[in-house]
Amino acid sequence: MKTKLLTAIVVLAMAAVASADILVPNGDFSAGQGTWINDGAAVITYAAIGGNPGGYADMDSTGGNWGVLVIDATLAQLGGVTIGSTQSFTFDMFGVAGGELAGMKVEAWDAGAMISNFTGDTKFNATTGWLTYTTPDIVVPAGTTFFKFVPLSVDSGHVGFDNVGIVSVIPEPATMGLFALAGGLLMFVRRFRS
Ligand SMILES: [Ca+2]
Repeated sequence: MKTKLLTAIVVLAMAAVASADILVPNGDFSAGQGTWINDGAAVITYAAIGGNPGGYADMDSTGGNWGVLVIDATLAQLGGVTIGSTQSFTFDMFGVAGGELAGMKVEAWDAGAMISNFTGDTKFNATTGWLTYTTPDIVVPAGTTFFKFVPLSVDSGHVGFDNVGIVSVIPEPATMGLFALAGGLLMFVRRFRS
């Protein structure tokens, strides 16, 4: 009984850590192209259905053309992301054939100057069904006022993108305390059982 209660507390604390994704403006392509810019040589169309769900961007790089989509999102548009906080970036992708190497790059900017592109292009082999991908964690650099989100395709593939945004990976301090408490309880339960 006691173990069940502790487990319930741990699960509750874990759930509090997971935060909802915050999409870039029209990151779900519900408005079609919106303010997305085709900055490469691929053929990019905006389907109204077949996304994850609803609309999505279809990037056809067949023939070897680089596919590059770009949109800007201010810190406010991303739910008030703060300088120095840890974030990761997320997007959904599928491959028409499967196996296409495609992904996303994110850049931190202030006015006309790029501050960082972090680890550069983050690429995955697409699957024939929609999957959610997450790029490595980054710390928001000083001076950042907006991010450029750049879904891209590099290998003559044909992929779809949907739900482009961020995932906050560092919980609020209050949640952090709860998480530490949960971790402590979990260790206690394990020790108690062994
Ligand atoms: Ca969508």
